[in-house]
Amino acid sequence: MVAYTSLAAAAAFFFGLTAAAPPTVRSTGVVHRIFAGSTVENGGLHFEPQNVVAEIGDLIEFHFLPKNHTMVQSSFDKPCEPLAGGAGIFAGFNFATKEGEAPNVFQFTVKDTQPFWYYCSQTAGNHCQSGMSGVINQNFNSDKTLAKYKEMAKNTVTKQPSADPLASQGGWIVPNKPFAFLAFLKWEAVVGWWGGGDGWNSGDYVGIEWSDRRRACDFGRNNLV
Ligand SMILES: [Cu+2]
Repeated sequence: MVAYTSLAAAAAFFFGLTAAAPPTVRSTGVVHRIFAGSTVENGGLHFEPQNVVAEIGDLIEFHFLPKNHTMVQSSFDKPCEPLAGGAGIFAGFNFATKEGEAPNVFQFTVKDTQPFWYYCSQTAGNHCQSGMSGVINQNFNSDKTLAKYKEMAKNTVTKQPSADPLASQGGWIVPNKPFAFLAFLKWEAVVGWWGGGDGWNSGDYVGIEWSDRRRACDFGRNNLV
């Protein structure tokens, strides 16, 4: 019986390991670019778009505009606090810029369709309390809305995900390719949201990635609050 018990324990151990292995997520090739900061919205304390619908395997890519913004995953119930358990995704304060976009971006892959709540943990100017937060895959049948998150955030104290302000987790810091932003500008022209759709002829559409066309389709949903 001792041998059987040992075997069972060994089996449980190995199956446990198997179950704990991260699932393989196949890339869809779709990129959702989210800008931390804004030239017009909420005095710059804004993620744009702040409400994104993404599928498993999509890439989320944060671009950082002036000031020293970051992105920290949280729960809905505790705005401006890192996700409990220490496994949340965060970008660190690696993207300060005085003008234009920071030279690097922060990327991570969407691994499930659970709502992903996040905030900017910059305390100089209380970014999170001022409304600098967002969500990926909000449940639109729930009353857990981004508007409610922002409302609750007003009465919180921002917490950092790490004692080291430069530490990041759960994603990659990679160079910000200028072409990516040019594609974004063209896409804005296509949907006529930013800069207007006029003044662009059909030749401007050539070369836009399929992912950007797909983003255009998602545009309506991505801007819900
Ligand atoms: Cu910020």
